[in-house]
Parts: sequence; structure tokens; C-alpha cells
Amino acid sequence: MANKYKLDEFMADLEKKNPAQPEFIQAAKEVVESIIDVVNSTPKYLENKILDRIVEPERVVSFKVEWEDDKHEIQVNRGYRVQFNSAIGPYKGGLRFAKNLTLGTLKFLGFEQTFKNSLTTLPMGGGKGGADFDPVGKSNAEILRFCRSFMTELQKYIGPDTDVPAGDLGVGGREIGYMYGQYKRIRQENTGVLTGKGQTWGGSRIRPEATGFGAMYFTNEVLKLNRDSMKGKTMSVSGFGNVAWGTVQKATELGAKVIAISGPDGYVIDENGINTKEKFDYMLELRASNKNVVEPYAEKFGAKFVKGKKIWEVPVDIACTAALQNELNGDDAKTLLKNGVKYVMEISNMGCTPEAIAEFHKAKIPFGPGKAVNAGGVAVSGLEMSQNAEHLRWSANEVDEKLHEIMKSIFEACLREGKEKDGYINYVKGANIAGFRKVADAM
Ligand code: 2IT
Repeated sequence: MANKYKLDEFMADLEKKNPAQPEFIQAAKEVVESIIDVVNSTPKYLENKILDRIVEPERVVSFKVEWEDDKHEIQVNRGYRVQFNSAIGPYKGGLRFAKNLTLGTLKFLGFEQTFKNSLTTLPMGGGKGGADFDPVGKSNAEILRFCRSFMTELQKYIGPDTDVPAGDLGVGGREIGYMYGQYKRIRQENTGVLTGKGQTWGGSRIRPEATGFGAMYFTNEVLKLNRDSMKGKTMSVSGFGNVAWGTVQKATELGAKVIAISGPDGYVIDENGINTKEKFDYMLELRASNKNVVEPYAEKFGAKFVKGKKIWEVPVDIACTAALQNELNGDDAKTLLKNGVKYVMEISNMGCTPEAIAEFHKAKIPFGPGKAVNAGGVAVSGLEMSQNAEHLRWSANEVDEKLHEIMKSIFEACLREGKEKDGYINYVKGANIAGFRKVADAM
């Protein structure tokens, strides 16, 4: 019989092996804590050294990206692709362009993606990539040149049945277009190697909305389980990008009132609700402006802008993270709880610190973890892959229905694996165990 794993020893070894990667260690610890009892009580997992194998990425590539800025100066960035786990399907996961992006961040994201993709029910492995390229303030031509140079290298490592990247922070429809064009130019194939493509050239309907829509389908299930409803609930959503945009629309449709969104500059409170097409469209305009500030929303719609403060001080029934990792900490959690928050949903990947999650669990309020709540995005990416493979295009209804079914099945998986003795649903544990089992069995 193989030895049982001890959490402290295992984590100490992992930290030693991955120095200066705090986010990866944080993500791994959350998963290992959830699954260690399952692993220790399952001989086949022990004999097959599953924990040691599942925390090690199958492959990490790092490459140089050279490009010329508008002043004809040469710029050098570092690009990456982390191919974390392909046990259940081709690597799948987004590309992030962000200032100071590190390999440790991408490893945390690739690790999370592995379990998230498993939860979607679709056959997709986990991967993540990107570059330490800051899109803020760059011209359209600079973005084009960067994307082409980036794909010139990345194309060596990806393929429609090997690894299928998509967007993430700093990578939207425009960037996917520039990269897809370069891939086609070099490889002479139109096989849908990226998802999140435009509607006229292989993109799936509902993909832009999918992360936000899926998050609200999941949230709606959580509320129904608690004999509650979205009707009349006040809500805050951090961020103002693509994910927040989809979230705000579906929340409004389900009857909630979103009163706050945020940016790196502060947050906006709109007491009338962010609930009209004009307001939704303006969020996209703000994002497209490449300035990364939310303040202009307040000027345009006569709302209040609170400079330099975190959105979590706004009293709401439902709080959603939709911006960055670790954007909601233990103190923010205490503030939200003091102000009567009833539900917290992580839509960004690892949006909450472990201290924040502990506060929500202690208060016994439902807390939805990112890998379950935000899985709708990659799920519809998986549906885009299917459509590309069969050279067909499904209707918006067809995609939306499948997305809805997938989110319900993720919710049910969380219930099945996350129910505690007192009846409290620990969605973190539920999502981690359910996501883990499938990957571990395949390995
Ligand atoms: O974090 C995520 O799930 C994404 N950025 C989407 C990945 C994808 O392949 O659609």
C-alpha cells in the first residue's frame, strides 16, 4: 500500500520546488486541501501517485516576442504557454496579456483551468498562456504587430487537436482576430485553432456573453436551492470588461439590480441600476477605448464615482468578483458580511483570498468558486470547437440551452461532492472534488 499524503509535507515540498510562485501555491493548496481525504482513501489514487503528478504541468514553453512600436523602437516581451494537463482532452484555456505577468500566475491559471474544464463535462484539458505585454494605451497598430509576432512563435506549439487557446484579460475579439489571421497565414489551415473568434469567421454565438451568462445561471441555481430568487436583489460586479458585461445583462434579465461596477481607478454606483442596452453597450465602448478606467461611465449616466476605493464597501445582496485574482481579501469579506451580503460569487479566477473564503464559510453564506461559476466561458469555447470540427454553426438558442444545461450540471456536481454534515454546501470543496475525480481517473 502506498503512503498516504500529509497536507503540510506535500505543500512544503511543492513550495520548495516552485519558489516565488505564490499564486500557484495558493491555487494548489486550495485544491489539495479539498481532495486530500478522497485521495488518501482511494488506493488507486495513492498507488498512482496522483497528487504528485497532478500539480506538475506537462509542458511549459517560454519564448521571445519582438515587435516595433509606433516610434519605430524595438520592444521585447516574454510569451508563454503552460500546457498543464491533457488527460481528458486537448489543452484548452485563455491567453492573458498583462503588465508584469509572470509564469507563476499562468501556472495558477493553467492548474485551475484543468479542474474547471473537467467540470464542464466536455473533453478538454487545461492550459493557459500569454505575455507580459501591457495593452493599456497601445495603438491598434501596435496591438496588431504584437499579436502577429506572438503568434509567429506560439503557432509551433498549438493545433486544433493539440492545444486551443482563447482570450483572457487583455485579449478580446480583436486580438483573437489578429492572432488567428497570423496562424492561418503561416499554417495555411482554417481549423479553428483559437476560440472566441468573430461571428463571421467561425466564432460561436453566445461566446462573448458566455462567462457572464453562465455565472448568472449558476447563481440562479444557488438562490433557488436557498428558496430565494434574483428578483429585486441588489448586486455589485467588479470590473467592467467582457465578463462583467455578460454578467450585468443576464443579472438584469433575471430580475436583479446591478448598482455598482469598478475599474482600477475606483468604482461607480448607479442607483438606477445598470440595466439598459445603452449602459451595456457603453461598457464595451469603455473597454475598447483601451484606457482601463471606469470613471467616464459616471459622467455619462449621472452616476456617482468613488475614486481609489474598492467596490466591496458597497452594501449589496449579491457580490461578484469579475476582474482579477485576489481582488477580494479577508477585510473586504468582513465589510461585505457586516453590510449584510447574502451570496458571493467568484467570476474572476481565484478572485478571493483564502482568508476571504474562510470568512464566507464561517458565516455560512453560499460562496461560489471561480472554477465552477465562470466555467461557462470555456464551456462555450468547447462548443465552438465542436462547431468548427463539423464546419457548422449552431443557433444562439442551441448554444445558450447547452450552456444552461452545463451550468446546471456543474451546480449539481458541487452539491453532490460539497455537502457537509450540517447541510451547508461547500461549493469550493464540491467543485474541486468533482473536477479532480474525472482527471485523476483518466490519468
Ligand atoms: O479563464 C477562462 O476560463 C478563460 N479565460 C476562457 C478560456 C477559454 O478557452 O475559453
